[in-house]
Formats: sequence, structure tokens, C-alpha cells
Amino acid sequence: MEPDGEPYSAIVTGAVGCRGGRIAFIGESAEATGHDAVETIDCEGRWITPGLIDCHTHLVYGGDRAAEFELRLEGASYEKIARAGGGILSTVTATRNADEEALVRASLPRLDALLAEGVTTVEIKSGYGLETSAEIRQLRAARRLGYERQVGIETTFLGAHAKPPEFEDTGSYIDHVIGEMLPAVHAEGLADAVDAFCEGIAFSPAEVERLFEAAHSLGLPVKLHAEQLSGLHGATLAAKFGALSADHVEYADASDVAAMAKSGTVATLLPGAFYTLRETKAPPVDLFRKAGVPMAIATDANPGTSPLTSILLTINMACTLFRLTPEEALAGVTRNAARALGRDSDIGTIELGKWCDLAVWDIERPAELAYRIGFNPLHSRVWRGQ
Ligand code: DI6
Ligand code: FE
Repeated sequence: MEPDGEPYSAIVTGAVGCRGGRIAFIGESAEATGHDAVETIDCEGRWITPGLIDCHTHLVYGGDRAAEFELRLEGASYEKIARAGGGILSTVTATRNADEEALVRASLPRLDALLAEGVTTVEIKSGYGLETSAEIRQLRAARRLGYERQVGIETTFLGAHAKPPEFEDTGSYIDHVIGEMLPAVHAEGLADAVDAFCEGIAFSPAEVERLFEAAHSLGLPVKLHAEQLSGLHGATLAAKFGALSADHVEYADASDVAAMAKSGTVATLLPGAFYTLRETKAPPVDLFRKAGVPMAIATDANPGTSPLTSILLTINMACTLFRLTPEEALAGVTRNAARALGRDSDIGTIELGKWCDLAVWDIERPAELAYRIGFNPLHSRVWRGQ
């Protein structure tokens, strides 16, 4: 509930006006009559929300990991498979062997699944190339998706996702990421932000800190996979660098939450990974609430830990598994997801001057977006006024 208004900040009998792809009117339909529109569309009482934003995905990759899924069902753990060279590294091999065209073709059906549920902006990370040319190819393929479809694409450089086999240790690989890969990706203008996987099986907080210093010196914002499988206080480190978001954060503690509140870092919750890995430690949602840390939710769409391309199921899981309210979950895929991308001046709410990205729903009340499982009530989708 907003402090002074309807739940969900709803306008019960409202209208939205659009000019040049931007929102030119939002308010009571009675007040819209003075505006002379070229075209008027009657939504017949349907709900209109901001276009949904999936602010954390690894959507572009080669191959799949169905065989690993079977292994896990036979008892192998995600960490054990990763240490044995499977997991992320098997996707790295498949991604390195795919050209840009093949990556685009493999990713389009996954993107289309998101768009069919009202998504208008998608963040896509690299991190399955782990060498300069393959990372660049992955990011180019991600950007190309934005020309193939009516959708906003934000790209994030995740070279520090896993140590590739060519490197002896994570320290020497991070040196390479900082010294060569990041500058090359930045020179091509392919990264909107820099991310890393801060975890026992990936990179240490000290290594991430060096990467973040390099990102900042290039003027790039940072975000971090933090406290997913263990508590290393990556979230505190992220906050120290004014990170846009700390993501997963199941193991974040009170000190991490306080640091995030101070820096305005968004907590991006990823219930698809929690579900797939059958984790039991839920993120400290109550602490985030009390501290006023904005919570976003996202699919984490990736071939290993979250083969999920349904934003509506993600909303449901955030409520059922993490106990978000349906209103918090909707804010998590709109307003707060925009903040997690540093794009809140442009998208995420229906406000004057923002892009006219909308989703129109065949529902009686917004809680239906969270309540149903496997049902898609999208009526239509508007991207930049189209
Ligand atoms: N955390 C995750 O959950 C994914 N990446 C990451 O840093 C997993 C990626 C994968 O297993 O392919
Ligand atoms: Fe992820």
C-alpha cells in the first residue's frame, strides 16, 4: 500500500496517453478528454501495469544442461558437478562453439517466452565465454535480440563468472579479466554494468574488489551475485561500491542488509535458482523490509540453476517461497527492477516522460498475477508506445 493512495498506487478509472513513445498523460480518464489523441484504444476495464522487467538473466548461451539435471536427481550436488568441470564450464564449451547467429537463434525462443508474459525490458549477462572474443560475441548476440524483437535489452559483463580451464587459479584469471577483457568489452560499448560471481566455488571478495575498482575507473556501475550458497559478505562489498544490486542474497545477514540500505543497493531475489537447487535458506526478506532495502525479483534464466523463462511463475515463487506480498512482487518486476538496472528514470512505473512500456491484463485484481500457476492472462503488450 502506498502511503497516500490505493494499493498498488492504482488508478481505478484511469487512462494512459503516449506521444513519441513516451508517457504524455497518466490520470483519471475523465481528465484525459481535453487531450486530442490521434488514436484511442479502449482497454475495456482491463488492468494496465508497467511493462515487466526481468533484471537478471543469463539468457544467451549455447547447449543445455538437461543431463546435469538428471545427475542432480541421482544425488550429485551443484557444487560437486561444478568442481568436476561440469556445470557452468559445460555451457562455456557449448557457447564458445556457437557463432553469433547460432547464439541469437538459440536465445530467441527463451526471449519470446518472457515477452509473451508482458516483459518489455530484459537484462542479459555474458559469462559463458570466459575469453575476450567469446564474451564479446555473447554480448553482441544479446544486443542483437533487441533488434529482432520489440524489447529493451541491458547488457552486463560477467567475465568473472567462473575460472576457465586455461587459467591455473582465479587470481591470474581476474588479472586477465581486469587487464584485457573488461577494457575490450568497454571499448566496444557492450557493457551497461559489470557483475561477478562472489562465492566459494567462484571468486573471493578480494578478487571482486579489484574488478570493481577497475569497473569504476571506467565509469561502469557494478552489481554482484552474492551470498547465494554461503555468506561471504559480498553484499557488503557491493554496497561499498554503490552497487545497483546484490543478487540472490539468501545468506545476507543484518550487517549486509544495513550496508545495502545505506548505499541504496537493491536486493534482487531469484526464487527460480532457490527452487531448482532445492535450497532451504530463504533470503532475509523481513530484514530488507525493515531496513527499506528495495527488493527486485528476476528469473535468473540460465541453463544450470534456473532454467526458468516465466516471469509470472517467478512472481508466484517469490510470494510462495519467499513470502513477498503480491504487491511487493509486482514492484519487484517493475519499479525495483528498474532501479536494479539504474534505469528508474526511464522505465519501471507509469509516469510522465518515461517510456510508454505497458502490459494489459485480463484480470480482476492484480494479485492474480501472483496467485495463478501456469496461466498467462496477458491481453497485450506495449513497448515504447507500440
Ligand atoms: N549463479 C547462478 O545461479 C548461475 N550463475 C551464477 O553466478 C548459475 C550458472 C550456471 O550454472 O550455468
Ligand atoms: Fe545469475
